Amino acid sequence: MTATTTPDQAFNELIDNDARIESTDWMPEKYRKTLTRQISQHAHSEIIGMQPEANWISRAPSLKRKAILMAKVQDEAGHGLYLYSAAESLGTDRATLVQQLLDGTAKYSSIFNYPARTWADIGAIGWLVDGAAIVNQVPLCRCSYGPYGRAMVRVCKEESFHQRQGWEILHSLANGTAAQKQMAHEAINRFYGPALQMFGPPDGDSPNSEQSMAWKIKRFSNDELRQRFVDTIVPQAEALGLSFDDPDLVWNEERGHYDYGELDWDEFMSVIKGHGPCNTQRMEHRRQAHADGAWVRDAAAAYAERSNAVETALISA
Ligand code: FAQ
Repeated sequence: MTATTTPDQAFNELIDNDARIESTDWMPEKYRKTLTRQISQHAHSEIIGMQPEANWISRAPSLKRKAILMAKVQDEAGHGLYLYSAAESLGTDRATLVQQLLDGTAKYSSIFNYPARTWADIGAIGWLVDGAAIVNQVPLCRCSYGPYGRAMVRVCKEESFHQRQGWEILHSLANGTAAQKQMAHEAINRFYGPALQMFGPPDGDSPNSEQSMAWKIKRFSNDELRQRFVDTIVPQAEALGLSFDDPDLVWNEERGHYDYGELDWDEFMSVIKGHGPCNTQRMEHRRQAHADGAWVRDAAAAYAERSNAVETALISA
């Protein structure tokens, strides 16, 4: 950067050189807004995403399974908190971001509006939902915005453990009784379409992708990542001895990828507009949990105020 470099040029130079933008750097308002939207929606997804699995903690089939599931759900809470911190570094405070979720003006991932009906669904969530999250988030470790990219490194390591615990649940079921294997088969097929939709709408209907890729927030398009995910899960399903009921899911020699059937994009749009099977339940639960936690936030604020007052008194003494 020379004395005559404008902030705009300096920003573009950092992007072109694959360097990081930090919270103190100048950035275009639209870059800030795009990141605040994506990171806060990602944080909301982690927080709402605790609900389908938390619902099974008390019904986990053994103490060991219960302990593992509790740890996983706690990890998701932790991811939400890192991500709110990363979003706050862009200038909007957490209370405002959380309010946008509670008001219904901010989105969260469509996948969490589907119920976890059986224990096998917990396996399917771990294997497919966390698996899709990994495929989406590994490239985000190289996101041009430093605080988001760095948060993603730890998040991805933990998601990797989550994915394996889901796989292991399904492996046990798939090698159990015929009824258990059937339960696993139904679970992975319930989550197959919604998991593929986690990557967002098809590229032609993705208004944010082009600019986000130019800014190196996103490194691959929605369809590219979806394809990568499909190519990963088919051999994994085979290794489990399970299969997907999609008749169009076949290896395409010419493309070097699996083809797959058209997803139900009307259903996707309906879910992200609030009309999925569990949207109302998820939001009611979150609003209640937020109200129940008010005393904790008040106590933490009072404690921080008192600690600051004591510190100020000590400094001036
Ligand atoms: N659900 O133009 P695009 C997890 C919205 S975390 C709902 O393609 P973009 C861990 C999108 O916001 C899962 N809305 O948007 C876990 C936009 O609306 P807006 C969350 C969706 O941002 C596991 C509009 O559609 N992960 O699973 C969805 O370039 C188990 C147009 O779309 C992340 O958030 C959707 N699936 O690409 C936790 C990863 N897709 O905002 C608990 C970070 C799109 O303009 C248990 N986010 N929309 O009104 C991303 O990578 C991107 O934001 C995409 C969407 C790829 C999700």
